[in-house]
Parts: sequence; structure tokens; C-alpha cells
Amino acid sequence: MDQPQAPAQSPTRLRGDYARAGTDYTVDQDYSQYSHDEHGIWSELLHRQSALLPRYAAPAFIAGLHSLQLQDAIPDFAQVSAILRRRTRWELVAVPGLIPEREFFEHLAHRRFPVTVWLRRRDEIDYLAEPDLFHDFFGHVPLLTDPAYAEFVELYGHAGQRAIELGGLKMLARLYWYSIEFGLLETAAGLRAYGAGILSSFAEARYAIDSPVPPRIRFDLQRVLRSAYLIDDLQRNYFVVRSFKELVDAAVNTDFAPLYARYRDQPAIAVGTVLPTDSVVET
Ligand code: HBI
Ligand code: FE
Repeated sequence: MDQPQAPAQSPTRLRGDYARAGTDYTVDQDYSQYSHDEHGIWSELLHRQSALLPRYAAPAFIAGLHSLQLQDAIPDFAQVSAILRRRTRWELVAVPGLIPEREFFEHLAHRRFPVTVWLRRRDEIDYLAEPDLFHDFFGHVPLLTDPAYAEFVELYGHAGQRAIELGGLKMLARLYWYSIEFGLLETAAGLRAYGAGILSSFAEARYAIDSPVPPRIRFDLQRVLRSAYLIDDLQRNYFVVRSFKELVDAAVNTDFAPLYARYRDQPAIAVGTVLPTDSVVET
């Protein structure tokens, strides 16, 4: 199989080994592939990010991470899938890296989360262009133990399949970006991150909550679908939900087709913008 057409908003040359991927772009994790040094990089990333969680992560993320019973070694996807299936009927599938939107949405719609099998090198420990095993697993998997969040990600998969037919991919990707990747949750103790891109980043976990610079705007699905985002820098704005059920309700109660038709050819709202209609959450 030749390499897939990289999804929109991703580097042109993908790093993973796609030659052994199936038609659904899954591969065997092949646990024996990992070197002692790679297990060490995983352990270093896990401990460094875990230290930030009490201050910056949504409580459901912390609880979810604990329930996965992670060790100092790279997780075995099959073992974690057994836990996830019992909790929320989700499971992990191993992939070489970014996969085309159609296959990605198909997996999400069937409660299969694609997790990249390769891990960053030590010299990439603070930043890398493509999602690796640590970003996909540490960032995305713990919250799949939360029933409402788990339902939202499946709904996103279904919405993605429809967006392909409706020409709404670019707009729907903004919902993924501003919730699943960079979403903030309002809690009684203040704002906490639930987005994978925030929680897997040493710099952004602190910036997203502590920095006075980026506006933190109350989540509104139409506003998010129209909002541009940055793929290779700290975000210039965030969106805040009061609960994961708010995401489920928005996804269930929104007819996306007219929104795609109405806004698809309009310029996106620039990053960092605060509209008069926005409700900004003060930290
Ligand atoms: N593939 N493996 C993988 N992981 C992703 O997060 C991912 C993807 N392909 C497409 C994609 N994300 C984005 O375009 C989403 O908006 C769908
Ligand atoms: Fe991600």
C-alpha cells in the first residue's frame, strides 16, 4: 500500500511505516519493536506530564488515566483495550500515524481509537510535528473512560462521515481541534484542560490555564465551526465547556449541513478574535 494522502492540516511527508497497514490503515502494535531506550522515553514523558495533572487536567482525565493502570513501560494496546471495552465499549487500534479522514472517522464511529505505534526520539521530547504514541495515547485515551466524552467522540466520527459527503471536512476539523485537541472545562476549582493537545504538551498545559493572553470563550458550536486554529504553535484562543454532556448535546442537536453550506466559503474567524457575541471566561 502506498502512503495515504495525508489528511488536511498535516505534514506532507508522513513518518510512519504504512506498507504493512491494512485497508483500514491498522497495523499490529508489535510490542517487541520497542527498545529499552524507547520505554525510557515513554516513562520520562509520562512522569513529566503526570506531575502537571493535578493543577491543569480535568478530574475525569486524571481518574481515567489511573484506571488504565499504566506502568513505566509503553502500554500494550490490547491490554488497555480490555479495560476500555468494559468501561465504555471503546478499544484501541494501532496505526502507523495520521490516516485519511474517511478511515479515521470510520474507526471513531465504531468506538475504535487509532493510536500511533511509533514514539518520538529523545531530541523531540518537547515538540514534534506529527502525533506520536505519546500524544495519541496519553492525550486522547484516558478520557475515553468517561461515558459522556466517549459518546461525543463516537458522535464526532459519525459527523465526520457525513461531513465528507457534505464538503464540511475543513469546518468539522475545527470542532475536533477546539474540543478533543484543545478543549477547556470549567470546574468548581477553576478551568482545567481536557484537550489531548494541551495535556500531552509540557508547555501548553501551563499556558492554556495560566497565561493571561489567550481569550477563553464559552463553547458555541457555530462559533467553533467558523474559527481558524493554529497547528504548529500555542493556541491564540480556547473554548470552554461546562461539561462533556454539553458537547454531546451540541453534536446531537445540530444540523451541520446548513452550517457547512452557509459558512464553507466564508473567511474563518481569525485566531485570537473576541466577537461582541462571545462570552469570555475570566481565569
Ligand atoms: N489520523 N491517526 C490519526 N489521528 C488523528 O487524530 C487524525 C487522523 N486523521 C485525520 C485527523 N486526525 C483530522 O483530520 C481530524 O480532524 C479528523
Ligand atoms: Fe490528537
